[in-house]
Amino acid sequence: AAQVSTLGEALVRLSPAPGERLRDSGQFRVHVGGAEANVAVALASVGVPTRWTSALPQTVLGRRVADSLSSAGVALDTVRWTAGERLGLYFAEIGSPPRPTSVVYDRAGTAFASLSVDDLDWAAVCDARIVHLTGITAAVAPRSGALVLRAAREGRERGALVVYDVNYRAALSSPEAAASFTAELAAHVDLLICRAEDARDLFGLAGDAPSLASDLAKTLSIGRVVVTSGADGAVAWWDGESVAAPALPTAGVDRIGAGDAFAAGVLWGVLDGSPEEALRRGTAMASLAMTVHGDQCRFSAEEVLDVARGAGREVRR
Ligand code: KDG
Repeated sequence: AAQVSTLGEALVRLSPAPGERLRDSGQFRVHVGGAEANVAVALASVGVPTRWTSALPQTVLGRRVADSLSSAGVALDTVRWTAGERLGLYFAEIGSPPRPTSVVYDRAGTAFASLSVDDLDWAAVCDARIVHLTGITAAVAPRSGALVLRAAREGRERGALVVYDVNYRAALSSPEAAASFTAELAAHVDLLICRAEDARDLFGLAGDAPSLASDLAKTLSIGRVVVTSGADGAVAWWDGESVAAPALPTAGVDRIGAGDAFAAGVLWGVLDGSPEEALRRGTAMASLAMTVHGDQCRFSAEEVLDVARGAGREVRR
């Protein structure tokens, strides 16, 4: 059985090589992305049995996504294959300070956008110790918020721990819509993950990361809240106690997907460790994810634990 089950849309990403721009690059690199798919790949890569639920079109791109996830070991038995719809794309130009990373979505009319709650076998989808959901899914299409609410409710009823990563995307929804959806979902959430800037911009909170975490926990009545602050690391408000882990220094060639790798590390730590271990694995996985191109984080448990425990030491194999 799966330890973690997650649900969301996969996208194919097209990126110019580093140092080139979207508007004039003649060649694009191809990567498979999608926040929840990234979490699933990262978890399966460290050996955590993980299921990903979605809708994929029966096209070469749909099969490319499925092959990418199953090669990492992700279970796809609840994926719905559809005819006549498309896979979403996005274009990402990787920034280099002072030029920011820029993303253009091309995801209207996708197989996932037409997925409705009646299309899924919820007993199968929620059969796991952890059900992981994100705010991207809630904002993807008019009917997808209902998928997230249903998954959270069913997960709770079936005894799973429900995790929600706010994962705000300005191109998909307004801060107000994301905040009110989070408030609606909160009653079914056991662990919230939120970037510090989203805690400020969506929920109007102020202060340092530890106070953002405890204020979010109070505002939303959620017992466990993790707040990430990029290079400043991560903090958690965990059943009334404050926990922190520093970020690991990384040169970083591609930051896209680092937040998903962080979430995967936290979930992995929650399954078999303390909150401190969850944050340490999260920051280790986020920093490793940034060292490779693409949205996915495909490192073994040994590689992640080496980094989590001995930051930066040379490994000879
Ligand atoms: O977190 C990385 C994701 O943002 C990326 O893989 C694509 O899911 C995606 C999205 O909607 O932006």
